[in-house]
Amino acid sequence: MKKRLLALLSILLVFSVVLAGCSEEEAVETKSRLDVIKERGKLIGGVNADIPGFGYVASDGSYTGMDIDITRAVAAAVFGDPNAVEFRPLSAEERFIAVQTGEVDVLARNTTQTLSRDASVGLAFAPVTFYDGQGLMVRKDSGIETLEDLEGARISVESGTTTELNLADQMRKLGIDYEPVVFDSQDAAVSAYEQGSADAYTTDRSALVSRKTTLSNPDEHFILDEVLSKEPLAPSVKDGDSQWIDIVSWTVNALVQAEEFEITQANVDTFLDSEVPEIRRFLGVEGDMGEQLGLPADFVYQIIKAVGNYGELYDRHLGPDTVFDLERGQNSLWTDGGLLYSPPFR
Ligand SMILES: N[C@@H](CCC(=O)N[C@@H](CS)C(=O)NCC(=O)O)C(=O)O
Repeated sequence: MKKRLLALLSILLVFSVVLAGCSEEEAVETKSRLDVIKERGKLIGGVNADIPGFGYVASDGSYTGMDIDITRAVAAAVFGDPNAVEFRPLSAEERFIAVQTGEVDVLARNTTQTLSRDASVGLAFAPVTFYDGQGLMVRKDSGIETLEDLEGARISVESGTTTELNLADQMRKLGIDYEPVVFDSQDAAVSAYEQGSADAYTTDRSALVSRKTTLSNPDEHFILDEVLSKEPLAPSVKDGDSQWIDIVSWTVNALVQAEEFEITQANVDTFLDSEVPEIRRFLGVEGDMGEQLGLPADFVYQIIKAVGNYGELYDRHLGPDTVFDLERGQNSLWTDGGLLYSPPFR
């Protein structure tokens, strides 16, 4: 009898050790990205440091641009503090590894959403924050005006980008022979073009507009009218944590929805006693939108208070008062003929 009891006890012991082992592993595996970020006390954002208007680091180390403010908006949603963020400058080649390994929590770095990045690279994309397309810059005195004029031309392009792939596709489609000159950094690609070892430089049109302003004689260059591709630029996170991609996605939606409601950084407080049910829910005055995401009830209020709505972000970094003076075009609200549209906060 005693023996039997002992045997039973030891089986139970083994079983409980196995169970404990399992649940410990599970606990590590199931630690959400939100918990990791909260414990760390700040968000880590992968960004570009070289594209003024989108992601740029000044000589004093401060970061500015659309992608920077989008990252700050995520920090505001989580911590109520847009400065609770550390930026990691990443090259085109480095960016995906940084997301996969968890070195960065979010990537907001002029990155195009594509099927393979979604399915094979292991990213999950938030809604598009900038609808872009690939373009080409040439010297005005080159006589090049269309893609056909690029027959035999040397075109500088950056590796690890959709740019490299689209260029090859489009030129093959049109039967144009060209010589790709491939670099692993934008600075190298641009300076090869500027110094004349390439006849054209190709990348997203937004980046062309931005980099053109940094050339020694911007007026000597122009951007061809032709657009080679669709480049929907969107923030992304590591796939597999649905709460975290929801948080980043609804942060982007909040920026757009705030513009749809005409709620701005300056007037957001006046909306706190709005009687409109959608606005009360949106700002967390009533309902449980924040709680459903694991965020404070007022996360949307914090986002708008910190960075403003999408239109304000756009104006601040790319609008008429900036050197870029970039038309909003497709990046207007759907109500103004653009593609930006927020699903309902309900
Ligand atoms: N949107 C394209 C291109 C993104 C990209 O990385 N572009 C280059 C050229 S503008 C860049 O940002 N280079 C900066 C760097 O590597 O430091 C993509 O996602 O592949």
